[in-house]
Amino acid sequence: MARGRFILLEGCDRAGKSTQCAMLVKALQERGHSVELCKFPERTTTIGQMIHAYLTNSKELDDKAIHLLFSANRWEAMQAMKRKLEQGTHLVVDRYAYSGVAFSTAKGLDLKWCMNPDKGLVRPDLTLFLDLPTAEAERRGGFGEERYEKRELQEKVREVFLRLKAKEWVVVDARKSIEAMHQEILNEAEQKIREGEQAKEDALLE
Ligand code: ADP
Ligand code: 2DT
Ligand code: MG
Repeated sequence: MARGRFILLEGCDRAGKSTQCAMLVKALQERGHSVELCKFPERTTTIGQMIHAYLTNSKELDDKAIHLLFSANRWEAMQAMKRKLEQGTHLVVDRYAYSGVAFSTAKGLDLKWCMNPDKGLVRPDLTLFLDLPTAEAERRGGFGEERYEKRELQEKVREVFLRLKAKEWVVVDARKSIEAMHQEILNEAEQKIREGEQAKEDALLE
């Protein structure tokens, strides 16, 4: 059986990541794939509860301390994620290390310092960056109550994302309709899954 594919959706707030992750998981399941959703921060763990308290302004934390907690929240998920990929389950992931670096750097921390704690995490096979101008994001119901939902910070976050953007990232124009984005994202994901299956068939040895 081919290894599962790690499909990451990244982007600023309100770009449609959570909407598209749910639609992608459903569509891949309907096509007979084994697929699971992961999201970061994963707020259900002990570390995740501390992150949630910080994001909802009920707890204050040093910028570096919260950065490390976000990273630790990924590390604590790593073994289970690797196991699922090895078992052939595809993972659709809502935010990851790029969000970690983008938000903390936008707050003023050093980019290289921010990248260090995530080094060695399992690498996505496909990164889809949902790009939406901040003014458009604000029109989507306005920003809510959480700590980072502020226009000035969101603009800086988008700038860092665009600096981090690697050539293999697929940029999805998030101004498009939900359905148009879904078709594009599903096509990219299915292509990546086919490539993985083909590589397995072509391989001479396990
Ligand atoms: P994110 O997870 O990136 O913050 P969500 O998926 O939660 O974004 O979507 C944020 C809001 O924008 C929701 O109200 C959602 O219904 C709406 N939305 C999502 N995608 C689109 C789209 N392509 N066009 C217009 N509104 C959208
Ligand atoms: P959502 O749960 O709505 O996606 O928002 N964040 C996220 C960081 O600052 N660092 C990280 O490593 C990650 C994964 C982005 C969560 C908020 O937390 C921010 C918005
Ligand atoms: Mg979301």
